[in-house]
Amino acid sequence: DSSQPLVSDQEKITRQEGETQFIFDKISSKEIPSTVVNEDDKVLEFRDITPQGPVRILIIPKVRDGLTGLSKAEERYINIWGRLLYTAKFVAKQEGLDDGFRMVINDGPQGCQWVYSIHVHLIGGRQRNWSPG
Ligand code: D5M
Repeated sequence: DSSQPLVSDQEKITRQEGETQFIFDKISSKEIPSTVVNEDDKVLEFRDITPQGPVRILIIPKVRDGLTGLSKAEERYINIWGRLLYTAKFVAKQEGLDDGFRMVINDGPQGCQWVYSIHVHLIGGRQRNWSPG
């Protein structure tokens, strides 16, 4: 019956998320190579592959607990999210971003989220404009 959808909307969402969800797991386990900027037992910082701007760094927690994005945040994950932002301070210092930087969290299709695994972007190295449009 051609009127029956092949997959449910929920399955579509899961598949969409599933396609990219494990990239950062593999980066964390070094199965996929990345340019690591810094790491400790809680976080890993590595350079974004998209060549846009002088400093593009991704910060991910080592324990991701299946967290796909900010819209899925729960109070028990506050420490994980807070750790990502706090880490940015040290990465920015290490990268010489003394005149400032920007943090970005993309969420969902309208937020242009591509990798459905908890992460924040640290962007810097040149003057930015506001608003981002
Ligand atoms: O963006 C996720 C970001 O992750 C996007 O800027 C590309 C980057 N990315 C994807 N795969 C890799 C690998 N393998 N190395 C480094 N960077 C990567 P968002 O829109 O926040 O989901």
